[in-house]
Amino acid sequence: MEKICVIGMGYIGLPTACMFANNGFEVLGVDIDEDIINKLNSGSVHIDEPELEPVFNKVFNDKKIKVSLKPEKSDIFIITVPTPLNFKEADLSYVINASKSIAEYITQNNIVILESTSPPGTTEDVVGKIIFETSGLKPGKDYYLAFCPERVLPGKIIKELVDNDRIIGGIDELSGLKAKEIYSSFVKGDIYLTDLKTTELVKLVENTFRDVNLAFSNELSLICDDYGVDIWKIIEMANKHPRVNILNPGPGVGGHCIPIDPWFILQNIDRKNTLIEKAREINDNMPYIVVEKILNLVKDIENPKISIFGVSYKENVADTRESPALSICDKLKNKNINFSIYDPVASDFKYILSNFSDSLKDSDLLVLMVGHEAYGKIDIKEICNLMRTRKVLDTRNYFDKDLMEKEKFLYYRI
Ligand code: SAJ
Repeated sequence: MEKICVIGMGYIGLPTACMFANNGFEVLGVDIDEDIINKLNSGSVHIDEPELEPVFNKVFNDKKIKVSLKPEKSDIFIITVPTPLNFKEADLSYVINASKSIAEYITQNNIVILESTSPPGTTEDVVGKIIFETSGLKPGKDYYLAFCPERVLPGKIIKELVDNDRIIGGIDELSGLKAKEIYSSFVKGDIYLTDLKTTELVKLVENTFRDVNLAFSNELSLICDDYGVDIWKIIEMANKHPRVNILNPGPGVGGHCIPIDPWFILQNIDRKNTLIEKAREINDNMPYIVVEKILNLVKDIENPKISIFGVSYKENVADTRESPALSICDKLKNKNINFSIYDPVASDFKYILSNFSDSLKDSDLLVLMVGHEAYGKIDIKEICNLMRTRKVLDTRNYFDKDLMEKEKFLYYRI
């Protein structure tokens, strides 16, 4: 049985390791975080992702996966570590450290795969270079080197790891074929082979395409304010066109990918005034717009209290990384505006999370920031009884406008 060593037990690494362990490989999951290793060794997962824990428990109990702080000699090494943003540039320190941690174990004919979203050139010029400097082994000649990005949607990772098509770039054709063979053990989608740099750029392009489209929708919401028309009606009608698909405006663009990946495209080229950078500026400005709207809606109220519903970066996920709600809460705090948060899904947020009633009690404005299904059927009458002033700012078109206005709410939307 071939052995795979997966470096980085995060949102992508752990589910990916489980899929390989469940499909014929002996897997070693490696992470530098002792708490993660201890939690996994106790049989539970540290990631809030549906379907993950049962898959992990199965392969862990069947001893098809083990976890450790250190890599071991293996046939295949897969790097799935974070590539956070360091002010408009990729912080590749995790990729560098992961490459250094496996370099001493690489032997002839091993397969090394980078999955972490990275600027074009990283696989060869960072991972390949470190392995060569340590072992003298050349990629393509002595071992196989490939880049295989994922495109799974948080909240549906297990399903999408299997169903989605994948793009794989090899440093040479055989490296690509070797990587394709491995992923074919569980990927049911089509696997397309191309070169390294193309694949590295494709991953960034996918998310940048979405960021630019989100910026169009967010800017359109401001233009509709200028015209005094309803953005949601505009989008509904425009999307009736067979080839128009305008996304929904929101309070900003969060997550650990969409707001970050566009910068990876721009960092290694000398091109100014790009649409890509302008789109980032528009999306990053949305939290300021929301705060302006909030302040305007409570400007005539003494010591107003704001109820914020939802602080994850999007609906039905616990992840609060790069969430627009974080910058909105920071801005309200800086202006000494009292706010209370209700989010039954989010985990590890900077501010205290209250419950439904405490958040709404005596409040003057309900700001719907994220439309979690976990709210369940919200009783509008209960909201009426709890709030001091019946005002709602709905940044996701979540509530029923007519129902709100029937209950005498002053209802505003993005
Ligand atoms: N958002 C809106 N309006 C919309 C859709 C999204 O405001 O109509 C906001 C969300 O609230 C969120 C942000 O955009 O704050 C990003 O959410 P998302 O669902 O667009 O993207 P992610 O980050 O959850 O997942 C994306 C996906 N990429 C694409 O859809 C092109 C996923 O396939 C990737 O695998 C993932 O990034 C990643 O890890 O790269």
